[in-house]
Amino acid sequence: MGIVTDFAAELPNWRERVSKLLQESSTVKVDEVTIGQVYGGMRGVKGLVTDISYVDPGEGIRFRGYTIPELLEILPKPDDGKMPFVGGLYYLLLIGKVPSDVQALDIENEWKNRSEVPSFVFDVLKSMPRDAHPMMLFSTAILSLQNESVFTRRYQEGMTREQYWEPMLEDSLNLTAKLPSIAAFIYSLKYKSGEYVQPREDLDWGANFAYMVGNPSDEYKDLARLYFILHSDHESGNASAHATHLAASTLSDIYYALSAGLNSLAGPLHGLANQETLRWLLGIYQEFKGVPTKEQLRQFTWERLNSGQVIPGYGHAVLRKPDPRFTAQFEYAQEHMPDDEIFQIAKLVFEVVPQVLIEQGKAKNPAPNVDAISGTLQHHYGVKEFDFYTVMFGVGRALGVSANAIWSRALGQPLERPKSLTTAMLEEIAKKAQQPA
Ligand code: HAX
Repeated sequence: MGIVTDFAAELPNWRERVSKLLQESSTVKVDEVTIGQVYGGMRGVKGLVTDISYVDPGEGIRFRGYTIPELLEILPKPDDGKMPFVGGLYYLLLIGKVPSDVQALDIENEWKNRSEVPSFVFDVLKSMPRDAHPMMLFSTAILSLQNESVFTRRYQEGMTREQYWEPMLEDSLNLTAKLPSIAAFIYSLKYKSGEYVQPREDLDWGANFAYMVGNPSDEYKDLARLYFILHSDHESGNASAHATHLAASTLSDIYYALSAGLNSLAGPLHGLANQETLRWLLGIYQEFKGVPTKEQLRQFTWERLNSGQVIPGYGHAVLRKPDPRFTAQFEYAQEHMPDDEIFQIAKLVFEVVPQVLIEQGKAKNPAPNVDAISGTLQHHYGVKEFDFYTVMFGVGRALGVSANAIWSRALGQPLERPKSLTTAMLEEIAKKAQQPA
């Protein structure tokens, strides 16, 4: 298998770099932590490492060193589309090098060969309450696949630590291959006929999702590819990536770990913000029976803030400028659906909300994040049931977090176990700091 050979070829160099760094510099200080950070969700604490992506507060995400416009330019593309194969992005995340057409298609073929979803997964999903949230269904479906884990079997057979990454890669390919089918089945079960639509042999991973949820147009196939690429990774400290990493650091397999990560994606301060954004945009449309004026929207925004709610899709824990994942989708909408009324509202929100948040003076970043626009595009292309949107986010996010989990195994990253203190201890530390030297 090409991807295994390519991964194995990268490994010695990385192992040598990490081992040299640890041998020569393990006592060198990286950061200091304040009481504000200990009580404040560890914002800004530099305590994790990943080489797969990096988020600069001003610039936003780079995947393996590439910005989003660069990625969309250099990754191999299908004949019928303008957006790259998602398989090529996965190759880049895993190996760190831009794939050739053959290498991108190699991943797409691996996914095709592993895409069959065992029937018990459908049975588990069908047995759930009709009003179950799609994210609960998605996380449960992934967890139900756990008994397929090659890592867990090989661990019990006594494989060596050097071998850990191989079954982790195997499991990750097996799992990610099935995600478009599982997600599309949840969509069908919740909102359509409940039938399972088989993926098509002639379609790539992203396009198959578009086909299975019922919109096989070239435009929506491209949007699906773009969506999964943009949502794949956002360095290691975001809640879904960190939860996946923490769970996997105990040597639990990717099924357990991804399910844990998705459970944290399902909160409204994280991935669920995409459904909340569309709910808020549709609420504006209903309230004003169309697109409001700027002044009406300003007042409506203040009313929401004054009632103690956040404006979904705005603000970020790391970013201090508009999110380039927002910009990429905004540009797609501008090109393909400029007259869509919900897009008109999303645009107006972009003009009005940052200023209101600045006036309120609380949010450190008044700019839009990825969730401010993603649902607007899905709504336009017929995927209107907004409580499904976080599942789509999860399909994409699985790529980044699994790539990270494989590398963590390959480089022997240990069990994660930071230290906690009591409030009395922090008070004591504060008291000592206040005493004159
Ligand atoms: N609307 C209203 N208030 C906001 C706000 C927003 N969009 N963004 C931040 N604030 C408030 C915070 O609630 C906080 O208020 P309190 O002091 O009263 O607690 C204050 O401003 C300072 O917060 P911050 O330091 O700027 O932001 P945090 O790092 O604490 O939180 C969040 C970052 C993304 C959670 C926050 O901006 C937020 O709640 N945004 C809306 C929800 C959202 O869009 N989430 C998705 C983020 C991207 C993502 O992970 N996608 O999956």
